[in-house]
Amino acid sequence: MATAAPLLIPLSQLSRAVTDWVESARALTQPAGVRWCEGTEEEFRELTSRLVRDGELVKLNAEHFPDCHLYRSNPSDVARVEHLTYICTASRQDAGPNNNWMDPKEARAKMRGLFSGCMRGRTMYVIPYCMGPIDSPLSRCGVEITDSAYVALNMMVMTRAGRAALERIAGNGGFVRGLHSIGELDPNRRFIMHFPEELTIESFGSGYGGNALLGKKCHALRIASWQARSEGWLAEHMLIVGLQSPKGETHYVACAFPSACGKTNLAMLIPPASLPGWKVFTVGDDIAWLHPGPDGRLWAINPEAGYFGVVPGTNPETNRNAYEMIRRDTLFTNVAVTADNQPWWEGLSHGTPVTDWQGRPYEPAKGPAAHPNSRFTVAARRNPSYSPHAEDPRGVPISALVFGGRRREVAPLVYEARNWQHGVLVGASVASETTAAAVGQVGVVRRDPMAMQPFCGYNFADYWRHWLEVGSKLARAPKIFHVNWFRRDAHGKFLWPGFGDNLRVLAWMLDRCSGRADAAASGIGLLPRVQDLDTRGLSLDEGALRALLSVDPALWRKEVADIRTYLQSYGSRLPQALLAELENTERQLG
Ligand code: OXD
Ligand code: MN
Repeated sequence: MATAAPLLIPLSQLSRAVTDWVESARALTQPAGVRWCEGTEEEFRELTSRLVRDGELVKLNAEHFPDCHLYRSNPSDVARVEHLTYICTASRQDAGPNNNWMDPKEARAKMRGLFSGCMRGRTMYVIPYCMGPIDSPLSRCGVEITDSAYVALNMMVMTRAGRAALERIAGNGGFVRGLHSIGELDPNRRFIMHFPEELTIESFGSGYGGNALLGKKCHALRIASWQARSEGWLAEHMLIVGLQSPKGETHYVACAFPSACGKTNLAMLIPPASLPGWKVFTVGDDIAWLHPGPDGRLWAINPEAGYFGVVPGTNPETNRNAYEMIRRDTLFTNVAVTADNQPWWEGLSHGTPVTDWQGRPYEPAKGPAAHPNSRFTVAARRNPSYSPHAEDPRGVPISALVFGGRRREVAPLVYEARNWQHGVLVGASVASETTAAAVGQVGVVRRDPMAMQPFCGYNFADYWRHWLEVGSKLARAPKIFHVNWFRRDAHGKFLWPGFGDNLRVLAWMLDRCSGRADAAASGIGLLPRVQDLDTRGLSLDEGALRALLSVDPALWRKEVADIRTYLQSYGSRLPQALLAELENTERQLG
């Protein structure tokens, strides 16, 4: 956020295309007033103070959590609503079996009805934003119109919002249109509609992050994945992390894991004391835009400027960087509070909650004090491990891509794909237990290809074809790996300690990328042998490590059959190369 500059052209006059669209949204929704966001610190502070005065935000303990606030959402509005999220393409096949589809005409009519007069008595906020560094050719812009000041505040943290973004739009024209209203927060009148062919998003009836901060999942993944296909790049649900080895070599790795599987923790990993000399730099924690570069490598930017992370479980042991980062200038959503007004969540070893996330006196019998999907919103530059290259307009070169899921069994701790094509199959086959980030049953295993099941804006079959095409253009393609930090023993206990120790697995991958480490071939790909992992200082018995690195052919034959059934549900659009790779795997499993 920049400092306000006097005597500038009013934002409402900078871009004719934006002004015309805002005017049509104003005529439809009939707000009491329109406010264009400049994106300055002063504006952010002023808006925050107003929301505190109006009782919409609670100011938290200023001594321990300076400039931190709490927002309590409507209890029916705490997660993404995948069943109410639609891709509205002219042809149903283009949205694919992986998406809910609605005819664009029907969707437009439905949304027109909902938006009609919905902002009466409210302020309409216009937020021009840029996803990615303002001066990067890899960035793309959008404008969100919303009647939620909470959404406006979040967008100001999560994106480069305000004048600079609008100047970029005015300079080169294109922008994604996002219209949002909280409506009456009625779960029965809640829809998140995407019109990729028109680069438009319409979201009604929810104020929750993934449904309402339209720059994030709606633009940077669903619409951007569509744009990326037509422009030859990839928009992915991936963190980006830089790892500097004790020898001083830095590699960047991009990792796709389903929601609430530890992407933020991995992006901010603290190396274990027993692996001295490693440094970790966060580029992004949730979304990566990956572009083939002129040098044949894949270059990545993080389109976001902040983190909208899951709070429970964050503590100095699991993620010291995140814990430090959220102690000031942070907007908390749906956490509990202590008697002296400090935020509290499950996983903190100190403090006692007195008020739960709904603002009621805390009673353990009524469930957790903080909502399991309670969140922090904080600027990325507050992260102690923020990479100096995160703002680089060229992005960072990617050495390895990593897919992963939350699986009690089947998937070993780590394996490497045989090549790019096999890697696309590995990504397409990701399965994971569901989490609290989306409404629905938690802990059920579902296929979540490339961790994009809720986020791919078009038919997965076409998406996998696009992945294969991007790979064929890369002279120096990243290696592709799969990890599973969540494997359990027969008693349900996690076998791998996770968190900082995940660096041991990443270090093996980087050694593979530089040709320095060995691996053993298996039916599913290449695995480290026990001696290939750096286990100095790791308190794990060899039996556990062997179990973590084991591939059970019988379980995998069943897995292959499941994957085949899943892939075949995409019919004739499915790239045959994926089935050929699957047959290859099956043959090698014996
Ligand atoms: C998120 C999600 O909020 O994936 O990042 O749900
Ligand atoms: Mn996510």
